Amino acid sequence: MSANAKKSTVLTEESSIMKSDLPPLGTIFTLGDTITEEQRAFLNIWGYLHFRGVVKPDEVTRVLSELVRIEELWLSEGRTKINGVPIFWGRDVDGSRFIQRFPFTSEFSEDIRTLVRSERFEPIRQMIGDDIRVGDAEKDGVVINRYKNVPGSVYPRLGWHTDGLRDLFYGRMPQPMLNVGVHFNEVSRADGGLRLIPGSQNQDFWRMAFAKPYFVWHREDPREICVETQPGDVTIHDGRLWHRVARSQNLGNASLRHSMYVPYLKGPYEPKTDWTPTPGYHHLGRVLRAVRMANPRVWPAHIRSLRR
Ligand SMILES: O=C(O)CCC(=O)C(=O)O
Ligand SMILES: [Fe+2]
Repeated sequence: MSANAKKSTVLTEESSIMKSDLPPLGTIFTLGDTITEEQRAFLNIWGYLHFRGVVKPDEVTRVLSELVRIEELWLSEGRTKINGVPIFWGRDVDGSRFIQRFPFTSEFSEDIRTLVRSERFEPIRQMIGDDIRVGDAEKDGVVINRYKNVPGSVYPRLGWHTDGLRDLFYGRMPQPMLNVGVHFNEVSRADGGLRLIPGSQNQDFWRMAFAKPYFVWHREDPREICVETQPGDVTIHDGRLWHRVARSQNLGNASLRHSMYVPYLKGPYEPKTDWTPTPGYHHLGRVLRAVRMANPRVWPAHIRSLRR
């Protein structure tokens, strides 16, 4: 069977398991050596899966400390982009610069590179297709998001979107894909975090493109569910699924949330380098972040006084 046939099977196959036989929405599964039929059916119907504790506590600690090291490195080098993809720089409570989105992390950390290649992810990679590779230097690489709710944050939340539509910026129709996320913090509803509309992957292109205004729409949806995580949890979601990241109701360090997204890819190898032009949607994002940072209301009081 070709890799293509296999992928579309996962995403569209009529399962013998009926919706009514599935465990309830919000179920948190355990990742074993294979994806069970029940898990496949859940993913087909609801467009996502949530696994508890796939990444171990010492690995969680390791990745977070690697992030601090990478941040110091990029700060000392004055980096604004990696392979054409902007680093999101925000301001912490004390006014110091801090990174809120790290692209291509596995190119800068052996620990991260090893983790995303771990055997335990093999059942997930299998589901995506045969001969799956980690896109260390493709798309935005292994991305780590760092959300924080402070006045100078450029990334306290993320508006409604599907991930698949980014393909349009690469001049092609959205391709079937599964997004694999690792969660590093304990996040309950009040801590903000991932919200998704179960089943919204089953829509035509029109609804995928226009059901909500991309990235600028943050309003709660009556159909949305909240993905509450423990450090080390893994989620998989369909590239056509509508989702957002809600703002934490806490402030400062209590609002910190990290998520990592791993591009498990097949098809033509499309590596990026420092000479690769910035994708269109990142230009758009940069404008939005600049507007946010230029708005004096987002600056902490003592910084506002320095800017006057
Ligand atoms: O932080 C998350 O869990 C989601 C991030 C996301 O949706 C994205 O970067 O496209
Ligand atoms: Fe997303």
